[in-house]
Amino acid sequence: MFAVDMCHLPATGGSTFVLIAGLFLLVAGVIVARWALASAGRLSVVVAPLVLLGGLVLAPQVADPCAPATTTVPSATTTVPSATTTVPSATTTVPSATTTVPSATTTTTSLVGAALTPTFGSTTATADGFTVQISNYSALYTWAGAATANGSVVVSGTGLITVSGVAAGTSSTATITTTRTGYAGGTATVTQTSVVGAALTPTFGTQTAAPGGFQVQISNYSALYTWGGTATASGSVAVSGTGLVTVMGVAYRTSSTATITTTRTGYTGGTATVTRTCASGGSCAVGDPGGGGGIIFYVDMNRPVGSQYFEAAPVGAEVQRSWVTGANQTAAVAGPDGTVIGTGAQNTIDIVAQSGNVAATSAAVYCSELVSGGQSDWFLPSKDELNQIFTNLYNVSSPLGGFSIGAYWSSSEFDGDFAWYQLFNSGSQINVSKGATIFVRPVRAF
Ligand SMILES: [Ca+2]
Repeated sequence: MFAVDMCHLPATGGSTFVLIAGLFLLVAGVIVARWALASAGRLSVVVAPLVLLGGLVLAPQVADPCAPATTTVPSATTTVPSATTTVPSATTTVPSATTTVPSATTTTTSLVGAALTPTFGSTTATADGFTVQISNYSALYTWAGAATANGSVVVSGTGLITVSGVAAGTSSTATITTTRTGYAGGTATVTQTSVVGAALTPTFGTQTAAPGGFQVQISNYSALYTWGGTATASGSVAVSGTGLVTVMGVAYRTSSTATITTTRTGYTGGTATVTRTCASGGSCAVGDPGGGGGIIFYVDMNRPVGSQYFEAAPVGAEVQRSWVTGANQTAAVAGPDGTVIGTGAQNTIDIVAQSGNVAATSAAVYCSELVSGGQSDWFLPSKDELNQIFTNLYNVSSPLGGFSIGAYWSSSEFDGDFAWYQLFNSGSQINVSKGATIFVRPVRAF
């Protein structure tokens, strides 16, 4: 009963029982030994061996109270192999699962769909690239693209490809790709040249005369273009980094036409001409703007160089004056009696030389002192010079110069009290009192 209790001890119960049983047997052995010695010669010869034999037999039997447990252990041991058997079984299952994985892999490979290779409609060139419709667009795929020549690609939700960012007149190749889970990737290219850029046609500002030629500023200059030029009449052309055109080597008062060109990769070439003007030292015709901001009213190439062209000052320089100042209005002037073309300048010098005449009250002095259009060589026209103004600028279908219908002074003296003037309402030239205040229009010759 004691042994049974011990056997029911948990965990360490078994080893504890063995220890106690061992001690029990040891004590029993000692007792038996002592008893055998004490009863030597009698029963000990028979009993002692029997007790010892019994102990040897009992010892295992003492351990047997736990025998059921011992029996259970083998049984458990049997179960363990059984469990061990299960484990291999499970192990067998694992390979089985492992076998399934490759099987799945094999299945995936066999299900990869064919690639969708993009196809395209007709390309349409744009200023900075092109557009093209994907013919076989499908929203089931993810579309992307890249383009050469700095082009960027956008694929719309309807499959319209827009390539932009490409320079004018430049070819770009877009590579379009399709991706979709479970499908092979697709790719295709499409190429188009962007629209050739419009020509930059040069425009020009106002010309200015220059030693040996003339200059003119390009109004729409752009450093993005390459500029060049040639000129007629042996002119050479240079275009500065700011667009100033200089034409050199052209004789004074000789017409020259410069042809300026623009070139730029991807753009149509541009060209424009600029012809030297009267104002910039070219030849002049009646009606042309002159170098002093006025209008050419007379041209005579048979006259000496320097007085072949006559220019009337702009209307802004027009005033009203008496012919000479104060007491001089009844005094003859030494000199200004010329009436023909080419005498006005000297007449003016003569009147200015008359003491007492001032600009505020003398037509000739006013003209002499005028600075207009950058010029200071203005004078009061002679009788015949004034008539050329009337004839060529005023009495025409399309009058020029802003002249009035009133009367204009000439620099031609009639006598001590009178000088010549012209009525623009009729063209009549009459001599009138030097004290009359009438229109004055300065002129110059060159
Ligand atoms: Ca005189």
